[in-house]
Amino acid sequence: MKGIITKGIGGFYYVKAEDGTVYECKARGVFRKNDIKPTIGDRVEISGGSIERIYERSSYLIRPSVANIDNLVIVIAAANPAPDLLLADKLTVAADSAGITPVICINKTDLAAPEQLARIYESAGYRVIVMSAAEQSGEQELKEAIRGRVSAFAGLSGVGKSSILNLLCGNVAETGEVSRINRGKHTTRHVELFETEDETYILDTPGFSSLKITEICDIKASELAGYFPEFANAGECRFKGCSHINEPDCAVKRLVESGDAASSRYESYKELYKQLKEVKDWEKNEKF
Ligand SMILES: Nc1nc2c(ncn2[C@@H]2O[C@H](COP(=O)(O)OP(=O)(O)OP(=O)(O)O)[C@@H](O)[C@H]2O)c(=O)[nH]1
Ligand SMILES: [Mg+2]
Ligand SMILES: [Zn+2]
Repeated sequence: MKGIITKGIGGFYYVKAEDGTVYECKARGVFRKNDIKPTIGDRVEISGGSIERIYERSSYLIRPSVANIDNLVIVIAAANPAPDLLLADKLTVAADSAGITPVICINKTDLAAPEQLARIYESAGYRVIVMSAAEQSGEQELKEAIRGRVSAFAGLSGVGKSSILNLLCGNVAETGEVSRINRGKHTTRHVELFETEDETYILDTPGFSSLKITEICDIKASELAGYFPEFANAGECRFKGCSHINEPDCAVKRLVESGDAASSRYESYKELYKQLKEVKDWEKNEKF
């Protein structure tokens, strides 16, 4: 029977099968030998309480470790906690480079106006959803964006990922006060795939903030600009292979100066470029 892994706890995998039942399964030893670890989101073949086969993955994200995700819903709070745009931009790059479509979800619009944030990501070419889980507004559009697909929620602790999940799936996840987050506590501690309606799956994740881009995606610094879709409108830089950092006569810098690309996005680009450069140099040194 075919199914999808929704949860993994203590060596057991929970597989929601075609017949609608959730089966507790063990993985066959053969996967361990081949260095394949069954992962949430994997489409599998099960038989007699054991996972017999893992189907080829359409996408794979390292952190959170999840397979076959179609959308990464990047949740940003309009306020409380304050938006962390570097994190959001890091996640758009990680998603895109893993073959996953980023969706920007601005939550807590009851606390602050979302227009400026929305403009940054709309002009970058992403789908933006503006909502308030507390006031139950805007979630219909989110529902439409994720219908029939597998989506993971990501974003800072306290932005409301679990609250949104509860709104869409009926109360399934624990939520927590933002105040406890300042003490480094996350309300959501494990990863689980929930089905909202037929074939629509949502995965809640614990909030994270301090991830380096190199921990969540494997791209070269020279490839980074390709993951900022708005830079494609910039035209030609004077130098071939321009890094868009210090070179003169750079089309990307002109685009940012003219206001056609958001300066916050360009700031993120520079920081992520630096992080990617650092690791590559370090790796180079290791080899000699
Ligand atoms: N004002 C307001 N508060 C919200 C909204 N959505 C969620 N909250 C509150 O924000 C707090 C944190 O929400 P959670 O859903 O637990 O946040 P989370 O992103 O799942 O956090 P972690 O699990 O720690 O990553 C809770 O007190 C929620 O009630 C909203 O739209 N407006
Ligand atoms: Mg949560
Ligand atoms: Zn340039």
